[in-house]
Parts: sequence; C-alpha cells; structure tokens
Amino acid sequence: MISCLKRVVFSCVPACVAALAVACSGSVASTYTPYPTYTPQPTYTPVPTYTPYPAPVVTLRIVDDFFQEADIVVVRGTTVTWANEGEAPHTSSSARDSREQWDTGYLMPGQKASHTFNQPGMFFYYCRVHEYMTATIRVLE
Ligand SMILES: [Cu+2]
Repeated sequence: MISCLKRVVFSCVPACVAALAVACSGSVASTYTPYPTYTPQPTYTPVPTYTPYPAPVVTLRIVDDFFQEADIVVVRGTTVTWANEGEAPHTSSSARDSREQWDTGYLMPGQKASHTFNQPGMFFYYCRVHEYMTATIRVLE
C-alpha cells in the first residue's frame, strides 16, 4: 500500500517540477510584445475640386470653293465653327434630310458661325451658294 502511494507521488513529482520550472522561468517575460509605437494618421488632404472637362471645339476653314477639312470625326457635344477664309460668300448648311439641322446663313469673307452637335451620327452638309461644295461630320457617341 505505501509502495503504491510512493509510486504515485514520485511519478507526480517530475511533472510538477517541470510545470513550476516553466511558470517561474523568464520565458514568460520574453514573450512580451511591446505595444506598437503610435503612428499618427497622415494629415488630411482634401480631394481637389472637380473641374469639368471643357467641351470640345473645332474650327473648320471654308475657302473658294471647298471645305478645307471636308470629312471630320468629332465627339458628341463638339461645337464646330466654320470660318470663311475665302473671298466669296459661303454657307455651311445641313443636307435637307439630315437628322441634325443647321444653317450658318451667308458667311461673308472673314465671318464665322458655329453649331454644336449633340447627337451621334453621320451628317452631310453643303454650301448653298455652291452646291457642289459638300462635306461630312461624323459625331461619335
Ligand atoms: Cu460656297
């Protein structure tokens, strides 16, 4: 009976000693991780104010007797200006069946007139003074 008890006590001792050794060793302290140093937030930079992109503009020259830039492609919203650099009067007038309708009226030498294209498509135009003067404007979406 006593020898049995001894066996229990002696078998327990090494485990208890091992547990005490772990509990009292410095290894607990060495696992301490210091709180990270405070990093201040970067200073607030306000978002730049929105500047709308300017609407596109293009100037086309009319000479005697043709449209200098006869076939152009622009984006929707482009304002096209025709400048008469010839010595005769000219017009920029949409084809009669065009979905987009415009007519600059008679442009005397040195005069200009504009039209803004707000719908996509292929538009044909001509000069009412010289009907053989034709040109196109393709407006992209
Ligand atoms: Cu003309």
